[in-house]
Amino acid sequence: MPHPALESASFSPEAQALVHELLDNKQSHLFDDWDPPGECEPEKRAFLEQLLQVDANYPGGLANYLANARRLLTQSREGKNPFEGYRPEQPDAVDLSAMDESYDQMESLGRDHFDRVGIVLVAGGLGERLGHDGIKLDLPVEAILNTTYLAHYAKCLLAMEARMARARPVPFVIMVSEDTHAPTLRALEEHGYYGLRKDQVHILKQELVPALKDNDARLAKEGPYELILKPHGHGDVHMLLQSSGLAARLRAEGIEHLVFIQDTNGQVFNALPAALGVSIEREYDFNSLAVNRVPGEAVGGLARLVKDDHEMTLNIEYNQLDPLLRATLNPDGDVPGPKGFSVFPGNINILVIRLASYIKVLEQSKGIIAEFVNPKYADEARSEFKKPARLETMMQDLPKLLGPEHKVGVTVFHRAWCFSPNKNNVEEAANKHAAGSPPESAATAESDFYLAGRMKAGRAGMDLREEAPQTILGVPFVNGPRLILSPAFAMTLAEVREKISGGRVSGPSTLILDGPDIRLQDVCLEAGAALRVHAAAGAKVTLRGKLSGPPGFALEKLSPEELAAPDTPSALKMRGYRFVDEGVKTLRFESPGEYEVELDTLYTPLPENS
Ligand code: UGB
Repeated sequence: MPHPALESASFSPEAQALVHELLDNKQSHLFDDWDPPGECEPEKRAFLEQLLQVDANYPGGLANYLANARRLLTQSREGKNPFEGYRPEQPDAVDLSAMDESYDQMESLGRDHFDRVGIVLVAGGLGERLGHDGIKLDLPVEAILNTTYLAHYAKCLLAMEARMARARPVPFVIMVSEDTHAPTLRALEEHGYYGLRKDQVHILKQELVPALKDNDARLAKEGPYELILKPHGHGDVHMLLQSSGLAARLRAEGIEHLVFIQDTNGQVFNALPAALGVSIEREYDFNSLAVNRVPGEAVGGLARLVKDDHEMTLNIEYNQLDPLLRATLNPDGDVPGPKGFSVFPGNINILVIRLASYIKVLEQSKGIIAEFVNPKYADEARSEFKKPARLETMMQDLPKLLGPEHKVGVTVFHRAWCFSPNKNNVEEAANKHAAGSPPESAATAESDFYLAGRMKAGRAGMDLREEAPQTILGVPFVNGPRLILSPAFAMTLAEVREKISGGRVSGPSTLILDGPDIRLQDVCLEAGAALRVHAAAGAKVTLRGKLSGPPGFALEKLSPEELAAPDTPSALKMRGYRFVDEGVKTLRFESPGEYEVELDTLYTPLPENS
């Protein structure tokens, strides 16, 4: 007797064929609780539509997903250590954290390569840990100009283009998910693609995968007519670059490297030119950017894993690092090494991948990169799950598919220079800070954004006198000097050195420079003064002298009432403060020409007793 799911004539032939296939794959439970034929037909058809959709979204269809799931679930049930027999060693690494002459060389090499690079932004995740219900790309990286992450990234791409010998738009691939697709498109449309060309932006959408309810890879349902679907992880970006044909198209257009970035890391473009330079100089097929890792923090460790005559350089995700270290190098596990950090560099998920090698790997793997499954078992025998699991992939796992002919390396940067994401809400950030881990919150991301500005100007000989760190809602924040050097102003340290000579900025003063041809000669800002200079292309502006007031942007902490109020914007709540403009001095130069500005003459002292 046919299964009830096959009895209705109103199901399409494709749906009937898929039901057959699922029955052959031990999925009859999907249909066993159906109402009798003739009843709930619309719900049944919608359910079959959902199955057809997930079948179409996965390379090789649902049958392939189930086969992969059964294999991985068996390994997981048997408790197989994926790194069994491997010993972790230091990876091949270039350490640029000192930012010395070798940094400058790599940066210059990378800058000359801007016309052969595409940027891939993975932005499918929702800010659940952040307690924010919009997309993270719409959050401001700093609260003075309120530049959002997406706007900032677009400015960086435009600045890269402006530095090419023969300008061409930098391809910008954004991976979104069902959760982030519409709001990301809306942000782009509402802001005219932030000055980018619409055809340089490529949106790829990741789909959800079906959840699995047991070790036999039986698909999980909610009621009789709805599959439970879950995210498949940021590794989907590889599958989508393959299935869309985009990776191959970009290669054909002359792109040689893709740089993969995350959604809320305002520092990434500081390090990008030098990282590119390292990839070129070392001929790395795969280059992971890294920082000194605090033991126990939620970033993976990068290691070369060696077993007999096989080795691979990989990110060991934070939950797997401790057991691996206990089983090999150190019975105490993930603890500080002699320099106070984890002995393995921390993966910050900024990847520079050589497109020629990447395309070959994608062709062989269909872009399904090292899936894994991580069920939470309800019993010691590992026979039942606490809740449905699913297959996942992580973008940094690509080296699992590389062979001995590929070169995999790591480039270590100064942490605040390359990595300060906004991932945690203020309570979680305060807890992390108290536990000695990086808080990775809106306030620390903003604080480090200004710090990167100070690092740039400091390397050009500017004297920067920092405020002492203060703690706001348990999270540390350095309130200045706040330097916002736009990507148009400088994309490399060499450029900053060319444009800034000497000078001094102290305390909570603010300096904002936006324009390709602004030069500062011994400029001093003090007493909280704020100077904002905007110069359009062709406007050559030279600034000299001192501005010592009036106070510019004052930091104001939110009151407990404001923190609790539902209408306080979440971008402020996640900081615990706002900036109030009390008198920024703004200079705008919109027309081409040469301009000289003596700052001393701009300052009109306030009348006494005011
Ligand atoms: N993302 C997607 O685009 N799709 C998804 O399905 C999931 C995420 P998380 P995670 O840098 O601190 C990673 O959630 O996964 C995007 C590394 O694995 O913020 O906890 C999402 O939008 C880890 O080794 O990070 O941990 C975001 O842009 C370490 O490097 C990005 O993927 C850690 O990041 C990361 O997602 C870190």
